[in-house]
Amino acid sequence: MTHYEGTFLQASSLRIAVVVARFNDLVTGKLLSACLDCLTRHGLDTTPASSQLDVAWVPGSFEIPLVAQRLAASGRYHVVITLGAVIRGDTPHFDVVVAEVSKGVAAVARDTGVPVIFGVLTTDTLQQALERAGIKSNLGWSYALQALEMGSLMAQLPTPG
Ligand code: INI
Repeated sequence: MTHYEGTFLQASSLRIAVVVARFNDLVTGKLLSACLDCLTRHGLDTTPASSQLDVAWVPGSFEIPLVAQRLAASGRYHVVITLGAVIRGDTPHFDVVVAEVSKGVAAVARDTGVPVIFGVLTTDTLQQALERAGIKSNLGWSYALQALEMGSLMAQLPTPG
C-alpha cells in the first residue's frame, strides 16, 4: 500500500501563479499579502526577481477561470492559487458570479491536471469578508498552505498513462 501525503517543506522546488481579482481589492489585497507572506516563510522566493512566483490581476472573480486556465495550461506552474471576494450585499448577480467562478476553477484543475486553489471568499457582507481577510484570521495564509500541500502531493502521485 502506498500512502500519499503532501508536505509543506518543498516550496523551494515549486513554481506558483496567483490570480487575484481587483473587485473588492480592500479584501483581495489582504488575502494576497497573507498568501505571499506564507509562501515566503516557507521558502518560496517572492521577490520581484523571482522565477518561482507570478501574480496576475483580473477585473473581477468572473474573469478568474479564464486566466487561471491560461496559466495552468502553460505548463510553467505546479499550482495556481485564485483569490477573490464576492459579496452578496454588493451584487444582485452574486449567485451567477459565484457559480461561474467556482465551477470554472474546478474545471480548470480537472482539464489541465494542475491543482487550482479556490481562494474566493463568498460572504453576505463586507464585514464578514474582512473578518476572513485579516480582522480575525486571514484565509490567504491557508490558501498558500493548501497550494504547498497540493504541489507536494501532486509531485508524488503517478503520472497518467
Ligand atoms: N466581482 C467580484 O469579484 N466580486 C463581487 O462581489 C462582484 N460584484 O459584486 O458584482 C464582482 N463583479 C464583477 C465580475 O466579477 C466581473 O468582473 C464583471 O461582471 C465583468 O465581467
